[in-house]
Parts: sequence; C-alpha cells; structure tokens
Amino acid sequence: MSLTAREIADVLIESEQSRKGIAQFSDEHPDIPVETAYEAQRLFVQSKLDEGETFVGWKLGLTSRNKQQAMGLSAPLYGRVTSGMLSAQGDPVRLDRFIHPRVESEIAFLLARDVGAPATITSVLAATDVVFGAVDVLDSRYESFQFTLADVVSDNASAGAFYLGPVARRPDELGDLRLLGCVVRVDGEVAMTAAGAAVMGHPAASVAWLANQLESEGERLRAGQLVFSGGVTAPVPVTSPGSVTFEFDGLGAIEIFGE
Ligand code: OOG
Ligand code: MG
Repeated sequence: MSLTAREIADVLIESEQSRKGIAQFSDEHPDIPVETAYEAQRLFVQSKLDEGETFVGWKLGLTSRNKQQAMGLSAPLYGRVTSGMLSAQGDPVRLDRFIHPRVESEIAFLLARDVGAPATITSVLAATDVVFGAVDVLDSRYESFQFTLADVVSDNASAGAFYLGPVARRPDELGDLRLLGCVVRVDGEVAMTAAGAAVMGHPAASVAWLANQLESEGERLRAGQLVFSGGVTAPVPVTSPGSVTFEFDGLGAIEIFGE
C-alpha cells in the first residue's frame, strides 16, 4: 500500500516535535512520486503556518556538486522557509531543539520584484533587492541523515533554521557573484573554501531554476520573499563545545556554536 501525502506529513510533524529520528519512507515505500512528496512538504509546512508562523520564502537543495556528492543525490529540489526558522546573529544552535543539526554556507537573495518564467540569471539579479551571506542549519528527520529525493522533498529539504549575515548588499555593489568567496572554519581552523560558482555555476541560476519550477506548478516566486540558493560548501555537524565560522567576501561573517 502506498502512503498518502497526509500520512507522510503527519509522521514528519511528529518526528520534528518529538526530536526523534525516523526511518526513511523509501525503505518500505521506494516508489513515492516526487509530486506526492511535494504535497507532503506543503502539509508539513502548513502545520507551522497553522501555529502562527508566516511564510518567508524558499530554500534550494542540492544545487552544488559539493552538496550532491555529500548527499549522494544529483537532482535539485526546493523547500519552504517560515518565520520560526529564522535565527538571530549570536543565537546558539540549541542542540536540544534539533535531532542532529549540520551547518552549511549559502548565499541568500531578498527579492524586490516577482520573478516570472522563463527566469534567467539576469532576470533574477534584476529582481533582487539585496544579497546576504547565510547559514542553513539542516536537521534531517531521518535518523541516518540519508534519503532519496522523495524522502528529502517530503522532509522540507531538511530545513531546521537559518542565519542571515550582518551585511546586505545589492548585487551590483558586490560584483560577480560567481567569484564571491566563502571560507569555513571549524574551531578556528580552515576546513573548506568555495566560491559562488559552486552553486549551478552562479547562485542566481539556482534561483532561476526555482522560479521556473514554481511557475510550472502554477505558483510564482514573489517580491519580498527570501531565497536560500543552496549549500556552497558541504555540511558540518554542530557540536557543543565547538564553533563553525563562515566568512563571506564582502558580506561579513557568521559564527555558529552549539549549546
Ligand atoms: C538536504 C537539503 C539540501 C542544500 O543546500 O543542498 C540543502 C540535505 O542536505 O540534508 O539544503
Ligand atoms: Mg542548504
């Protein structure tokens, strides 16, 4: 018997609330269609909106080879971001609020205008108000932190929390986003380095992919929405004690610590 989107969403909602990891749905149900998974994601996120959170935007997943290799999946996907996921600078990642959090660097776009299809790097940049360096705190509800595309789509692209960096700049002030460098330090030591081009050749290409994808589903990327364009670097587990610092060229630094 195949699972319905409602059944999948209810298991994920319970897992997130109880902070208990679950087995991947694909273990028993390898054929869940991706459309069912997106509907499960919508219901999972709707449960947060029903509790008073607001919808703030989108997150892209698996848009860089660094991420695709780390997770063993090659197709991009999207998830939804709500107000309760936004953390303030200096807030610790509370280890008792998550199952097994990991952090990764991202480039975030705040849109000044809607982005219709066909979207391109140029149309995304023209519609962008400002760009931030950002951190995606992933927390897969799957106990193994492994998943198929349908599993991770249902699980809202492992969304846990997000941090925006201290500096917001217009794309034309930043220069070429492909060359925007990011240095990741774990406990002070340089652990990874990458540049914006790691994300689909240009981070705005990932936002364009999302705009085109949403339009094909009868939705639209809207003015005022925030878009996290996907991990530039591979994820790093959050520990206590321990710190992970993300330095972005021209966009400041974000320091993450577990507590
Ligand atoms: C899935 C979510 C992917 C990204 O930026 O690639 C993602 C995961 O890696 O858990 O957020
Ligand atoms: Mg991410």
